[in-house]
This record gives sequence, C-alpha cells and structure tokens, in this order.
Amino acid sequence: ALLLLAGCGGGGGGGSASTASSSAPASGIQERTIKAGIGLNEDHPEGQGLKKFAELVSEKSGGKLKVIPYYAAQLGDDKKMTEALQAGTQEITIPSTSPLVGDIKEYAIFDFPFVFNEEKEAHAVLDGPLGQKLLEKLPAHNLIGLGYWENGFRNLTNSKHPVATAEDFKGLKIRTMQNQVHLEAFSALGANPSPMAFSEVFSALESRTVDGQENPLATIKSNKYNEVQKYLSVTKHVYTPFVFLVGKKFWDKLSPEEQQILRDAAAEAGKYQRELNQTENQKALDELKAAGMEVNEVSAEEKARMQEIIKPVIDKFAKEIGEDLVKEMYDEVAKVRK
Ligand code: TK8
Repeated sequence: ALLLLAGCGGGGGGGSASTASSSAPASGIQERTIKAGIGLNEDHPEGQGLKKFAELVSEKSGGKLKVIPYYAAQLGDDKKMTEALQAGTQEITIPSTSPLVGDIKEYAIFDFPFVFNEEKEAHAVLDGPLGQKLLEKLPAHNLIGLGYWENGFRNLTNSKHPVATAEDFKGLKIRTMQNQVHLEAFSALGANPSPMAFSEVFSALESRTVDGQENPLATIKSNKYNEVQKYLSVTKHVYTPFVFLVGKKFWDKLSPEEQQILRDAAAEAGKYQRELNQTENQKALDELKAAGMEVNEVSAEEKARMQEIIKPVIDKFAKEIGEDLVKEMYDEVAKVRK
C-alpha cells in the first residue's frame, strides 16, 4: 500500500492552524471544488489515475467534494503548478520529484541513475521510511504529500543515432528536467543537456532545438514523441516518481474527515495508477516500434560503464544531500534484492 503521512493533521495541519476569519475548526464535509492539474495527458496512466482519484473523492464525500482534473499542463508545468499550490490558487498537483529538488535537496536521491533495476525496488524505498521522511519535509514548503505515484524508468530518444555505448552520448543535445543531477550526469557523459519544462519538449524536438529527450515509454507514447524522434534507446537509466501534492493552505482549511477522504483516495488511485503504468510501459515498446521508431537495447556492460563515468557526480551530490540518507536508500534496495 502507498504510505501516507503519519500522525494526525499531516505535518501540523490539524485543528488549530486555521487562518480563516471564523475561528471554528472545520467539521464534516463541505461543498468544495478542488482543482487538480498534471503535466501528462488524460490517456496516460497519470491522467487515468487522476480521473480515478476524482471519482473516489466524489464517492467518498457523497458528491460534495468535486475534483476537477486538468491534464496536459493546462494549468502550467510542474514548477508553476507547485507554486500555485503554495500560493493557494490551485489545490492539487502530481509532479515529478525532480523539479522539487531546488526546494528540497534530499529529493535528488531519486535522480541518481542506475539505482533501481525493477519497479518494486523503487516502491520499497518510496513507500518505506525514507519516502516518508521526505514527505515530512514538504509542510515546511507549504505543501502536503500524500504518497508516490509512478512515472517510471526513463529511456532516451533522439533524432541522430542509436545510443548503445557511453560514447554515443557525445555531443547530443538532450532536454533534461530542471534538475542539477540530471544536468551534470548528462554533461559527464559528454552530452549537451539543456533543462526545460516538460510542456515545451515536443516543439523543441520538432524544431530540432534539441536532439533528444528522456522519459518513460508510456510518456513517450502518450506525447507522441515518435513523430519527431527516430531512435529509442532502452537505457532505463533512472526511475523517477511522481509525488501527490496538496497545497497546505487549502489542506489546513479541511476537516479531518475531508483530509482522510483525500488521503484514502490518493492511496487507492495511486495503487491503480502504478499497476496501469506498468502495463502501459510494457505495451508501449511494441507500439513505438510499430509506429516506426528504431529501438535498441543497451547492454549491462555499457550501463556499468555509464555508471562509472557518472560516479563523481553522484558522489558529489551524495555529500550534499547527506551520505546517511543515500546509504539508507542503497540498503533498502539491497534488502529487496535478497
Ligand atoms: C510531467 C512531467 C514529466 C517528466 C518530465 O509534468 O518533465 O520529463 O517526466 O512526466 O513530470
């Protein structure tokens, strides 16, 4: 099961923190409209998960809590929506953790390449004490985290040539997320990375402002990158999660009963979302091939070489983040592998 913030009130949100003019604490379930925006399309598992979340919230609240989903970055990219949550002008978003790293540096552990081999290893870390510890850092930034959904293992696409060896990265202009670990890791491999909001990627690929990008297969498919990218290299170089965020200003206005409805729905829809995501990621490879992409695998030896080249970057960030935390992640992965 997805792990939820422990303790009542989720990081100090309970009871007395009301800033409303009326001093009576919220109780019961009120009529509320909740704007929930994501970067991916409705047909992507993240979109389907959000839809499921909206249905569950409606069911559990007898129709009083209405979640209005906005897909495909209609409300802005991950960073902008997160800021809207902090400002109290939007209630929910489910961004990648990577652009959050500017605020919460510890989230960079999920940007370390080649840590996880399988989804279940990532889930163990995210749903365990480490994932929880990171959720607890959110309230200080006016955010409440209700658990982790899945984007998944990222793979490289580009318009120039197949990438099968570490040397093949040389000179490739690659769009990365707005995240320092990704930037420095791709630089170390000799690529020429440029950080960019997700909503700008398709046109940057189309106009050849960049040669390539990297995302999970279901995302590549849903966003039709096959129309503007010839080569798909199954690098599986990093697993990045989504974090389910609620604005703390909004959260603090909710009654405990309403908060519980959102927690339960986020966990239930998240379970559904992860399952769907894995099915979609498996199907997407064949579909992308059928759509004309040239697909290549990357050998374990070459991945090990890439990992070796990136190591100084990772060591540097591990020091900045805290080596104990990083060790905790590797220990958890080792436990799952045993
Ligand atoms: C969608 C993003 C996207 C991420 C990216 O909002 O930016 O490449 O993989 O899924 O979070």
